[in-house]
Amino acid sequence: MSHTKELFRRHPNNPIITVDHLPYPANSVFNAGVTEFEGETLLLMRVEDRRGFSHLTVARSPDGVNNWRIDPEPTLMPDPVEHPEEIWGIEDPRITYIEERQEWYILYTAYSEAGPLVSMASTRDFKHFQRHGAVMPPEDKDAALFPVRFGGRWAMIHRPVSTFPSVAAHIWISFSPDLKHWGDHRVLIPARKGGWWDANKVGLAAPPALTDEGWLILYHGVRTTASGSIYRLGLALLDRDDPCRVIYRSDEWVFGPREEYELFGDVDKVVFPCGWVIRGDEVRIYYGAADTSLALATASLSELLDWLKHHSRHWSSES
Ligand code: BMA
Repeated sequence: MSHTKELFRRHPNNPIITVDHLPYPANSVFNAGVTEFEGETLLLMRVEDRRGFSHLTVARSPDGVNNWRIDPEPTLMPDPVEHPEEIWGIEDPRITYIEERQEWYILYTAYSEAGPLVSMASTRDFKHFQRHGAVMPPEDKDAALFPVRFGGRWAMIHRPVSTFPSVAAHIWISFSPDLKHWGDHRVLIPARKGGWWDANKVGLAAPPALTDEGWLILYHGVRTTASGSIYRLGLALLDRDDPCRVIYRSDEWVFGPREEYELFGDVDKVVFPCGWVIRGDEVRIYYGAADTSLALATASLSELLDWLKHHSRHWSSES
């Protein structure tokens, strides 16, 4: 049964940031990492230039809705000299604040000649960035770190793609003693099959968020149709102490393209968040709309968790 009430409410100012807001010419601004920095909402936005290559630019706002101040120049450019894997740009950052290190860690897609891969950078001020290089070989993307360790090990969610065409693209989890060497890889959230909205291809959207019930996961599912792909969002919940255990996974999508700015753009029918801000009961997702602009939608955390519990009938933690 479908829910009658929409759980996410779109902001009336949507799209909140478009290419016209940028202080320099570009093609599009979309898929942004999100964090809170010095009391403001900070977006690390993917900007695609007019060659087709992406870089990252910071936007800050006191209330997360209005008065965005955008860096006058690109904040983080690809560095193909030191990092040849960034030759065709850097995309889709996900930001995790790691309290233990007092630093923000950013996992992003580096577009290499061998395909997209996962790269890592860290920063304390969103002005200076330390690059840690490629952490997963191609093809792999849609990655984020957990902010804490599990049994002494760091954990990362990511989405490798098999070279076997018949194998679906699943969400995986991997562990590391030092944020450099990764192993103990396993499938976390498999793409479903057949007619499901999230059949064949899924990927993490925002970084995992700790709630009283466990780690809340927002992920995208891709439906392939005769007129192209549809990118929609679903929810899952992971055990607080053992993030390999998926407690719930929504049967239905929770948010999908509906408004004109989501339906039509460089890539039609895409909603693509790379981050969220959860403060008290309010959840704000900042999402790329149709690979063209940035939009905002809000929800209630307790309503999302409640909905997830009641819409996970086809999922059991034993499966
Ligand atoms: C995915 C990523 C995203 C993009 C989406 C829709 O594979 O490349 O950056 O928003 O496709 O085009």
